Amino acid sequence: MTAITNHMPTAELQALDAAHHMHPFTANGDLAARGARVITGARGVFLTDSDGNWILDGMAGLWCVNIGYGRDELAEVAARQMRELPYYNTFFQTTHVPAIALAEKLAELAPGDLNHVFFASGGSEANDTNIRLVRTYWAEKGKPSKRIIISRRNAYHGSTVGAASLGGMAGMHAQGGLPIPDIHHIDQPDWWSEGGDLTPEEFGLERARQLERAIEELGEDNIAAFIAEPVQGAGGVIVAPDGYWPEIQRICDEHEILLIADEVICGFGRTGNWFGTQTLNLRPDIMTVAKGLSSGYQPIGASIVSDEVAEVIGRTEFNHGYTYHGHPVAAAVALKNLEIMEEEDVIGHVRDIAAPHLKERWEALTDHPLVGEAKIVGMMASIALTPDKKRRAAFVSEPGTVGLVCRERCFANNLVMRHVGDRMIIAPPLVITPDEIDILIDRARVALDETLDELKSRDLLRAA
Ligand code: PXG
Repeated sequence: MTAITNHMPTAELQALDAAHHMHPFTANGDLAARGARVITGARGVFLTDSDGNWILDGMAGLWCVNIGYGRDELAEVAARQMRELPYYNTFFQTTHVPAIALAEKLAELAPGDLNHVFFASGGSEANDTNIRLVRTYWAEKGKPSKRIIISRRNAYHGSTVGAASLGGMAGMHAQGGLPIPDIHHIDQPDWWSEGGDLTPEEFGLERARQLERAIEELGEDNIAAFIAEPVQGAGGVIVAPDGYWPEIQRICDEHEILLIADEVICGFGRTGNWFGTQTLNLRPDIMTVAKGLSSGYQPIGASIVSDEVAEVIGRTEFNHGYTYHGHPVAAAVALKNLEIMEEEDVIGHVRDIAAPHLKERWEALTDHPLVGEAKIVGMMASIALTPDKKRRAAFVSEPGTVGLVCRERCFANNLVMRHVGDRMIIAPPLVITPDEIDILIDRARVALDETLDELKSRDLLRAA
């Protein structure tokens, strides 16, 4: 067998990829006909591909490479840990230093009394843990009827059966018999597309109060928890109107339900604080973390739970756990990643330099004819594309058609900017410099201009 390397011609790599590799969230038949872009390396905020392009990665991989690509320190820690102890489990009354040290670090960083860490290999697994954790918690407290978890439409909580059931993605629920029982969804606080004639403030309160109505209808005795992303990421970087979160926190305080903050995207500096709940002033009982925990250098996630939740769960044997729980190499890399974030004051860089500059340049995009609203929290941002800003109109084409045109124009201009429907989103590495932000925005503007031209030529610049 000949080795498959970066030096092979792109077409050969694409053909092999199409022959054997099934891509996630992809119509693989279509992709096989077009060929996937082959990424060969990365440094800082730039990717290289097999055709020699340098692409600015406006998505930090998949919202995760917070400290940027090419950090040798992490490679060295991984190699050292692999030599010393590449694997051991923590099931049968054993433990190891990387798991101990990372749990201790997370307890220090997490707000309030979130002091206890249950590991996973990513966000989906951690959210599956959360489903069993909150139901077991209430059962242990003598309230086994409290099983329902309330979530939101268009939320993303992962792809396993449990996590995808928590999520509110219609396209995911349509496949494979989801959701599982006892998951209830309320509407999302997306004013741009669902706010109608309400002001953002009125709409935010209305959407928050749906939680209270759901609690009344379903019965507090039947509800275990409410789960939400502080800022919906995969749903399109949906930033709730100002009054929304205080009202949600009030409702959670007044009712006996647990609050799970899914910090898989918002955690580790993305919003300008260590956690999104700090930016939004929330007091969760459980946080889901993954992605930025290791800057994506190793697959690792966790549920971080309060003293009270840990004490109650600790009364019983919690029959749950993954082979790679607290994996020593992943934990060692995550710990080093967090140390780098502290030493280099990455959060200070976001708060004082990168986020203010990105905000100014991002919000100015609303002067472009295609851009309706621009939303940004820290280093995650979105723009809504529209044929008619005043009416907040949708395009006449199938949702996502225009977004896809724009994404293709971004790629052609060596920028990774994603589309969710007809919203464009970015979440670059947190270490991005102001000069690199300028490159990002300049490329986005060219892509928007080219999108406008293409919409005109294909007669797609029409409101529904
Ligand atoms: N919660 C949130 C908030 C996420 O964004 C998960 C849980 C699941 O994590 P894992 O590590 O199991 O993937 C995520 C993941 C997208 C996209 O299209 C976003 C995610 C995953 C895949 C695609 O934006 N987020």
